[in-house]
Amino acid sequence: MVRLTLGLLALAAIVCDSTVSAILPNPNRRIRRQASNCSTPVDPAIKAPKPNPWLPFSRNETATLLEWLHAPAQGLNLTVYANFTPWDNRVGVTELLIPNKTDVLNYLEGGPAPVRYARVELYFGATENPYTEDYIVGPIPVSEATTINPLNFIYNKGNGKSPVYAADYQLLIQWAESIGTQISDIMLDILGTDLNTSRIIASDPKQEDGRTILWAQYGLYPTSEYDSGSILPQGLFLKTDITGRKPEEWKLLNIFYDNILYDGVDEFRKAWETPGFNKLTKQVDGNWTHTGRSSTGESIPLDERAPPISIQPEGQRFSVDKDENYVKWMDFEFYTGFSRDLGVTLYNIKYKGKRIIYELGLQEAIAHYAGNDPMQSRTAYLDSYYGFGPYVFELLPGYDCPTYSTFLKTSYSEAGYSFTNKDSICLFEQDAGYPLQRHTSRDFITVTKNTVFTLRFVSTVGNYDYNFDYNFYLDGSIEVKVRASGYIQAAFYANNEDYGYKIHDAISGSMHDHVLNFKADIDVLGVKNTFEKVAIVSDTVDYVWSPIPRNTMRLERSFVENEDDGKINWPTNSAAMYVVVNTDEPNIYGEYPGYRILPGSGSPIHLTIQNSSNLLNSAEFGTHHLYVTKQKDTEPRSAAAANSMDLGDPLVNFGNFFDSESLVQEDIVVWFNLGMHHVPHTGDLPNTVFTTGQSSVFLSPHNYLLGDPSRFTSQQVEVRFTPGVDNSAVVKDAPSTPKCLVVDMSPMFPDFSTYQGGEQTRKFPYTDEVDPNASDP
Ligand SMILES: *[C@@H]1O[C@H](CO)[C@@H](O)[C@H](O)[C@H]1NC(C)=O
Ligand SMILES: *[C@@H]1O[C@H](CO)[C@@H](O)[C@H](O)[C@H]1NC(C)=O
Ligand SMILES: *[C@@H]1O[C@H](CO)[C@@H](O)[C@H](O)[C@H]1NC(C)=O
Ligand SMILES: *[C@@H]1O[C@H](CO)[C@@H](O)[C@H](O)[C@H]1NC(C)=O
Ligand SMILES: *[C@@H]1O[C@H](CO)[C@@H](O)[C@H](O)[C@H]1NC(C)=O
Ligand SMILES: *[C@@H]1O[C@H](CO)[C@@H](O)[C@H](O)[C@H]1NC(C)=O
Ligand SMILES: *[C@@H]1O[C@H](CO)[C@@H](O)[C@H](O)[C@H]1NC(C)=O
Ligand SMILES: *[C@@H]1O[C@H](CO)[C@@H](O)[C@H](O)[C@H]1NC(C)=O
Ligand SMILES: [Cu+2]
Repeated sequence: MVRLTLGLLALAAIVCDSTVSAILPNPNRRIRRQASNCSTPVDPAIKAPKPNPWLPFSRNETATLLEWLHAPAQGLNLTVYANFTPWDNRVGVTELLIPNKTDVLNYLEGGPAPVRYARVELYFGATENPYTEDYIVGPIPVSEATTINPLNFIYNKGNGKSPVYAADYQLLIQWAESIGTQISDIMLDILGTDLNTSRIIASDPKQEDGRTILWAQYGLYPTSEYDSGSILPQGLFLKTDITGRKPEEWKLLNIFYDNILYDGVDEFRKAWETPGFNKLTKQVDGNWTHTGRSSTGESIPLDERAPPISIQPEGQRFSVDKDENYVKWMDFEFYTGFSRDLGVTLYNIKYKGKRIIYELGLQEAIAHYAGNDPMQSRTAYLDSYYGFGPYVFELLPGYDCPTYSTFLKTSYSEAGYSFTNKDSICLFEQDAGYPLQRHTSRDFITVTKNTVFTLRFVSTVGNYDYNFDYNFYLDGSIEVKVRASGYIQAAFYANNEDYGYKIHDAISGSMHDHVLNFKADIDVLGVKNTFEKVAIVSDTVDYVWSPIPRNTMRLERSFVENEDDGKINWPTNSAAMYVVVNTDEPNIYGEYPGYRILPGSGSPIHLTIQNSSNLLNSAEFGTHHLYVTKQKDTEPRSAAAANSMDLGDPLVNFGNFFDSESLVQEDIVVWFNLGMHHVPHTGDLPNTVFTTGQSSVFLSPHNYLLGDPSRFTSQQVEVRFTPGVDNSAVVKDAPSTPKCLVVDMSPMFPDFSTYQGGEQTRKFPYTDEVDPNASDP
């Protein structure tokens, strides 16, 4: 409190009209100060033009759905999660099934609201071959009319069933640890640890010749409170056959150490007892794995002074309908939805009153590793399997987002629990740090401020932190940006020289590709659009006015007419522009209005590995930089979470979206990839930093309007001057000075005592503290 007061005094120098009003953004948890007759600006209120058809289930919708599913009348034989064993049936994800675009468009144009359905994932464990299956349940809220049926239409496999090979995971880990007890003397010798200080790190099991094969590796338990497990692998690996559900039938097949594959414990022991057995460098934890401030005493010059911060001098300039997840900033407006698999998705993005994008959001994220060792080589995460939604945790104001941001909660339901993470999405405006426009002439200068509106959330999927930004610009552009931080997954160093740098005594920074697939269902002046390629080509041309042919360049316009040509890479030397245009609505100059898609920061990539031995038929969206397909209600997403369980026969094989359909003036969807080739170096320890760990794409108006829309902003200045003459300058146009400067003083000293990360409450049966009738927070 004392520090806060000092902060206010120290910053009181920022004064306008002798009046300072200092407000702190969240009155619930921070002190509010007000001076003189400056009043606190009220956040502009807004009501969504229509109820949000993508709104996640309310507490009541979830609670009543779970009650209905567990009722004996449904005959599903479900066990309540609290009493659940892997041999029971239970509920997994329960969430809104995203309504068909056909139905939503009808609704947006005045028709009835789409019927709400649930996607319900059920786990069937009471069998030798456990599996999950998706069901469609509705209408929601449940009523007499509600029915349950297999959910098939969004899965081009034909059904929503996936095998579960790791149903007995806990048993599996116990069993694998029992192997360690047979070799604990060897472990102590070559690793310097036994199972008191080392653990089994198991990869996801894979099918090989009809057997379920699981590779595991030893790794150190972190010796500090830091979450550094993923950078402490050890050099000893186990290959096991875990087919079936009887642990007594599971087998250790091989032990792998220093690039030698041993046939089980006895052969390994014999080799170890042989003189000359090569012992590799041991893994040791230390301060190098700690993410806190380094304790060596080293400092950076002038770094103790508070860094610059941004303020919002006249209050919020955007509005949010928190009941309907509807946002309006300047000429943009959109709705948001939220899912367990993918986190936040933006819907019906309108610009100047017209829809430009029906749906914009993440589809799947690959992290594909490589290495000489079986763990790195066999690792290829499809992160929606773990889900982005559950890990969208509370953000730290002043660090993750400006303190004056509007924070929204996220919630989802899985396995009978509801999870609510408060303040886990932030919405804010910020100066881009460079002007949007400028020009100096002989006697005047104009410069325009570049204010950017951002929707941000972070999902920490295991060791990795993905920061997602949707940035809106005054010129009508939207940038989709991903940044990656957190702990890398390191390899044990031995024999991995071709797959990464040696970045510490016993680890290699295992190389990997990040490929994050997004859907952009762009609608330019209606749903019927065409994908245009405007190539920039070198050519030799004869001109009537030139006696000799001239070596020059020109444009080559063409359309991607068919899905057969719908797999596209960014051209070498950026020698083409890709634009979603509407050829039925040429502008007054005869050009087609459109939205262009182009790489932003970083360098968006596709997977390096072709026909991945890990991902099989589940990475068809990762083979190119972008794709164009015809929109279909049966193809809402390029992947499915459960693909990860059956990579050869996934629920959604994106490759099958390409069936030669026409893309000329059809409703088309662009699927693009962000990502990076990540070859960690010493600077990735302890964590990868966002500076280079980022990638973005812009969606930008292209012949869409007849001029640059940012000319309408009042936040620009024009100064007329006489060159060389002092005191001659006249400000022709400039925003008026704020009457009251409302300064957010808290950025220096945010109060983090209320930080919770996330919380869960049981929905079925209800726990005492949950009132299912309570309004959603
Ligand atoms: C504050 O109120 C006084 C008296 O009503 C008025 O003269 C003054 O202009 C006001 N100041 C501001 C910044 O509105
Ligand atoms: C219901 O599930 C239990 C396990 O929770 C199982 O033992 C039982 O056989 C199942 N009943 C039926 C009728 O399938
Ligand atoms: C843990 O340490 C104790 C004492 O050194 C040892 O007796 C025991 O075998 C170890 N346990 C395992 C599982 O390695
Ligand atoms: C590691 O950090 C701790 C405090 O975090 C410090 O006490 C210790 O001296 C450090 N050790 C080394 C080897 O730097
Ligand atoms: C992909 O790899 C699999 C297994 O290695 C092989 O059977 C298949 O023919 C390959 N497909 C292509 C298109 O290369
Ligand atoms: C959505 O559209 C598909 C394809 O036309 C159809 O099979 C499905 O029943 C529709 N879903 C709903 C909830 O109407
Ligand atoms: C859900 O809401 C309805 C109507 O508001 C109410 O009648 C019902 O009791 C609620 N359901 C539960 C499980 O509380
Ligand atoms: C919810 O509301 C309904 C209808 O008002 C009421 O019957 C029920 O008891 C309420 N449930 C709880 C847990 O308060
Ligand atoms: Cu990485």
